[in-house]
Amino acid sequence: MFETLTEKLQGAFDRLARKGRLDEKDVDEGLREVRIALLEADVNFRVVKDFVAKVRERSVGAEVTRSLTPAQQVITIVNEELIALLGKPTSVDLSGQPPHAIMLVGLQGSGKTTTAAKLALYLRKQRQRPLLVAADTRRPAAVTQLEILGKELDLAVHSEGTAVSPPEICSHAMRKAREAAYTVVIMDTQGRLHVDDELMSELEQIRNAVKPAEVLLVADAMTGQDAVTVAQEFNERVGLTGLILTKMDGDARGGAALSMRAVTGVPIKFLGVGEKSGDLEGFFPDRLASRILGMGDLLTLIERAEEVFDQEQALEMQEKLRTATFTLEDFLDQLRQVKKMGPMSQVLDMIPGLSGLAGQIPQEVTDKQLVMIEAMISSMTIAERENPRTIGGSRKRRIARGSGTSVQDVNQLLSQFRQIQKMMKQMSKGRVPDLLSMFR
Ligand SMILES: Nc1nc2c(ncn2[C@@H]2O[C@H](COP(=O)(O)OP(=O)(O)OP(=O)(O)O)[C@@H](O)[C@H]2O)c(=O)[nH]1
Ligand SMILES: [Mg+2]
Repeated sequence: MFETLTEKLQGAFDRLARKGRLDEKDVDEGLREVRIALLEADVNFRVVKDFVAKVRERSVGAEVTRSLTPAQQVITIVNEELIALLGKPTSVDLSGQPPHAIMLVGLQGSGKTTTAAKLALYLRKQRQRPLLVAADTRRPAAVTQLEILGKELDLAVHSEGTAVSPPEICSHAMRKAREAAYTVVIMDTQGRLHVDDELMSELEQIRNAVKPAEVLLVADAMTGQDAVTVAQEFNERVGLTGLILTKMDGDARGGAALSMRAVTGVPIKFLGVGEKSGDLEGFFPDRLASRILGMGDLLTLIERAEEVFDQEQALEMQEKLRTATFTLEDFLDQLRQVKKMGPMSQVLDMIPGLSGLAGQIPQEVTDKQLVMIEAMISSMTIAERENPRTIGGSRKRRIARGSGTSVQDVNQLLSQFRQIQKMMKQMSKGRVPDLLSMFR
């Protein structure tokens, strides 16, 4: 799902991430990619325009805080705005007097019947007593489909064949629910290929007859631009209280979800993620946003980095770099901070581009390396840590003995350190290279 969008945004920010500092031009360049990616994912152009404008306004001139690189900061803002655009997580409203009527509406083949059964199961787990209603009388097979699902899943189904009108069937179902203490009544209505007047008036009649707590539009996540128009039309005629996006397990483009929510203001309530009856998920905007961005858990990492590294330390380090007095002692300090962020494989896993690597490097290896490096530096005298050049053959042997490592290990550490020192000196004109840069 959202593959194109993910890749595009990743590409845009990869480029930004390689730069040390962001100016207005950089922000604009990155946002141009964001705009193209969103448009290509079939997000409505007005939605894209507003979104990009908001991110731009917040990005340009935003204070560069703590250990975040400007690119990371833009990503954070894009993510936050995406979450805001997707809306707060909400479930169905069951606050009124039961039985609660829930109408499922939508175009043909969008997944209404399947979703009706999924939703009934979902609500039964929350100790509700659901009653399914076969209110799609256009095809006899539609009634049978629901009846079969009901039998398979041990769910009660109210059906009256195809001769009775859907509004009447639904009214009867509500009466039955009151009598038999069902708490939710889920109505599976007919779908058509396109929105038409006949369909809409039938849905209006059902709505007037049962006064539903929820009218949920079931929409196929694979639909592109049309999704917005469809959602708007259903909303104007029947009045929607929520959206359910189905087929999110496919390689759907993200446009439908974003656009329908943004244009109608109707909240997304559930996601259908498969054909099986258990494949219904509550909607969490943060999860969806980070999935759209493809940032893995980068944001979690950023948060942790923010906790661990503070501004003061960063400035102190900057000064050391400027004066080229970054020592093994400082290196040890930084290593310890990285360790505070979690096991190495987890840290790697959270960095986009390196998450593949994390699987290849066994956790023990990387964590063991950290332990070894720590042991070696701890076996050095303060003078040695400050001036590694003085470490000759006999000192190397002593350090290896003291830390339970080999002279080879010590050599490797010293040459790694020289490389880091060199890299840092080169970068010392810009911001402090945070430790994350070592893994990029
Ligand atoms: N992969 C996947 N398939 C789904 C999902 N939801 C529904 N489907 C499939 O989509 C097809 C149509 O689903 P239905 O529930 O019959 O759709 P409908 O809206 O009731 O269709 P009509 O009654 O003809 O209007 C079926 O093959 C379902 O198995 C989903 O979340 N993921
Ligand atoms: Mg159906």
